[in-house]
Amino acid sequence: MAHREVLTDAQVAHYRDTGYLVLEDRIPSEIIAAIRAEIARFEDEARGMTESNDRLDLEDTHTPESPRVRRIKLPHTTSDVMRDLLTSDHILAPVRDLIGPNLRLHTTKLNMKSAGYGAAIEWHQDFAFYPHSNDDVLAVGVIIDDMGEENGPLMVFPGSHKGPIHDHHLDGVFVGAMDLKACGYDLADAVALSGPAGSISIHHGRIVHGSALNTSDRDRRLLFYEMMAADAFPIMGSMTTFASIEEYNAKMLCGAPTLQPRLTDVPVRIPQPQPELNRSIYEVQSRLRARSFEKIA
Ligand SMILES: O=C(O)CCC(=O)C(=O)O
Repeated sequence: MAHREVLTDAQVAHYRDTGYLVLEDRIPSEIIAAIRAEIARFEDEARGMTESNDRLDLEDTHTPESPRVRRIKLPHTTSDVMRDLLTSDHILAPVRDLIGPNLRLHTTKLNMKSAGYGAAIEWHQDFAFYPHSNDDVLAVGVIIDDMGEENGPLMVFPGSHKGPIHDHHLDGVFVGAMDLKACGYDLADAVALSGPAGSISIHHGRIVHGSALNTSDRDRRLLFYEMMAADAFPIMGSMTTFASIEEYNAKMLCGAPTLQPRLTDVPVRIPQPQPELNRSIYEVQSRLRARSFEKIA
C-alpha cells in the first residue's frame, strides 16, 4: 500500500470510482476569513468599472453603480493569501495522494456566484478545454461559503470521468458546453457537492459538471485551483498556453518537472476553433442556443 499524507484508502477509492471527493474541515477558518476580506477588496475595485478586465469578470447585469463580479481571475497572482494557500499542504497534500508528488499549476479562479443572481455554468468537462497526454488532471475547490442544494452548488455526474469527452462544439465552433440529454445524461443522477465553508471539493478533469444560477439569499463563492501531474502535457489546441519551457516549468507547485510526457489511452477532442469571445467560460458558453440552466434577466 502506498504511503499517503492525508487521504484514507476509502477516500482514494471514492475519487477513483466517482471522480470527486469532498473533504470537510480542510482549510483553517482564519484563512477563509482572510479570503473573504480579499474578496471585499476586489468588489470595491469593480465599482465604476464598465467592462471585464484581466483581473475581474463581471456579470452581464453589472453596472458601474451596482457592481456585480462573477469571477476573480487568477487570484493567486493578485492575492498573497490565495497564493500562499495554493502552495500549502492544505491543498497539495490530498492532491499528491491522488496523482503523485510532481504537480504543475494549470490555473486559478474564484467563482463568486453571489446571492440572488450569481451566474450558472453550463455542463462541461474541463478536459474538453485543456486535453492532456494523460488524465491526472483535477480541480480543487475551496468552499468559501457553506455550499448546499439551494445556493448553486457545483454538481457532478459520478463516474462520468471514465466515459468519453463529449462534443463541446456548436456550428463548428468550441462553445465549452455539452448537450446533456443528447449525451445520455439524466439530471436526476447529478450529485451536488455540499459542504460547510472551509471544506474542499476535488473533481477529476474528465468529470461532467456544472452549476445553476444562485437564486437563494446566500452567496456561494468557490475558489478553484486547477492542476495536473507534471508529466501530463497539453495537447495541441489546449487552452494551456506558455511561451517557453522555462515559463511552463515555473508553474510547478511541488516535486520535479520532466521532459517525458506520460501518454495514456485518454479520449481527446481538440477545443478548436475558439470563439472570438473567449476570455472566460462565461463568454465561451454565451454562444449556446439551448441552456440547461436559467440566466438572470
Ligand atoms: O463555479 C462553478 O460552480 C463551476 C465552475 C467551473 O466548472 C468552471 O469554472 O470551469
